[in-house]
Amino acid sequence: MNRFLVLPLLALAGLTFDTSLRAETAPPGRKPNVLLICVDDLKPVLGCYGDPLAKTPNLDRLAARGMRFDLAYCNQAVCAPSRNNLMVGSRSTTLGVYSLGTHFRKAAPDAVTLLQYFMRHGYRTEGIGKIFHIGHGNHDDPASWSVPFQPDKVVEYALPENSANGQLTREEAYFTNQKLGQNRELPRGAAWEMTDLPDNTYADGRIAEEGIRRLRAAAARPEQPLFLALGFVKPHLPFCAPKKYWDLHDRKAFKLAEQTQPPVGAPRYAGKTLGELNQYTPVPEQPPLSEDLQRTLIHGYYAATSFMDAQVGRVLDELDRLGLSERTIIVLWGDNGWHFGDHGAWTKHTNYEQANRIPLMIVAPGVTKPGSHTRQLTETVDLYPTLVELAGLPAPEVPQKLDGVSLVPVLKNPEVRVRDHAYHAFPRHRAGQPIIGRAIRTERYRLVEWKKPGAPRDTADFELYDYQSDPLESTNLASRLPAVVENLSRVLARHPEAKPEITN
Ligand SMILES: [Ca+2]
Repeated sequence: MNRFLVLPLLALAGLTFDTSLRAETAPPGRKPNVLLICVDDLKPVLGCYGDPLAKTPNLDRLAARGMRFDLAYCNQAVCAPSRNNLMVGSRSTTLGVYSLGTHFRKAAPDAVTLLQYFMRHGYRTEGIGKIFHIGHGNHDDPASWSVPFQPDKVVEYALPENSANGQLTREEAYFTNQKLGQNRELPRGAAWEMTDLPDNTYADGRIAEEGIRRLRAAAARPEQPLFLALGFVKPHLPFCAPKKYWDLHDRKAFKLAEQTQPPVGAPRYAGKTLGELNQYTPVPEQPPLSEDLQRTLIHGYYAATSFMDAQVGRVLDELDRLGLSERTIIVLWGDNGWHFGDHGAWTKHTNYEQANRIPLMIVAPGVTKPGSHTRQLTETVDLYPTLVELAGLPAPEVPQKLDGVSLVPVLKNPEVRVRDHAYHAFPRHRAGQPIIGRAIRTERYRLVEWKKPGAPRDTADFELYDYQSDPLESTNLASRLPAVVENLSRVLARHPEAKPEITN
């Protein structure tokens, strides 16, 4: 599909492309604020995405104000790279950064981040919580902020008996272990915590409170537009949340995964089991997990999601109270999905559907229709050009390659298409050698090509899934449907080869 399909529609409406954009996205003299809400490890188990078990009234009302993207995907299903994809606007395979510990400026020293681009055009950029990945040897990007970034903790416990010595490194340990092919003994904390303590006991409560303070300050400074990035840290592990959010859910109602084995015919290295999760107690080092434990983990994820949802709600209420909603673009974005035991996998770090599908909602006053939704396939990297266009800023000329396309035509009309697939990738090791799985997701299929970057195609392993006939990815169809593999490979071939991993 071609974005210029939008032109006839606009012509019918008696508008030209340019004037409609100018009129709708950039009111003269006053730039809109941007509130970017990033949520760690949030998959679309939300009421507004049709999940009857979710208790997410605040994200549901946010969806009711704008557009929900039903086929949105991260570019790599793990925190640090996914956040690079968002802020640099480049895919991991463009940067050559796939790990938690490598800063994106190692690959693109002069990159102009989304935040920097807005700063250049008069915005004040502020950030709280978790935006860039800090930790595992990685650090913030001070050049992106007008005032110093205010981080908060992803892993924290209110009750001392739940903590372990030395937090951190659980995800990094997963990567290290995968490379070394071994399990390292690590300090563990509890996988969840349920307390009767107030919301601000935990990071997301404090992040909301600080966000509210920043919005109030911005309301008193109307001459300068604000780009506020709020990074909520739940439902990332551990699932620590006040008891009232656990009590919203009936643990008996949660269904355990139906498809608990890796896809038939998939390469063994493509899957995973308990990595990251097994660094927390009482999760065993190896599968299986008891039904009771699985149910508690799913309950914990939903409870932590409800807790985060309530904190987002506090911020949205304040935005309304201050009268800022009418001139604020709001984006809700999850950095990666999550496996609930499907394929025997937990957490993320794969190229499968559950790890890569993310929630994405955009509210753009005067552009998006309330309560709209679209099946436009979308990637994280699309947000950079989309936000730039929505704010009426000039098309970016920046040193890094921007891999995304603007979704503004889709925001105006959910039937318009600006791309026909989404692209993502994940690194693995095969026989001790680093390989990259590059994947494309169309409405019907996902093709994954696993090989060493730059190696000939005949060295690749392929995975093919048909979501029409096999939504749970039970069988790798690559050997059965060579013509489909061939067609989708041609789509994949339009993308550059993956850059090999840059190391620190
Ligand atoms: Ca994450």
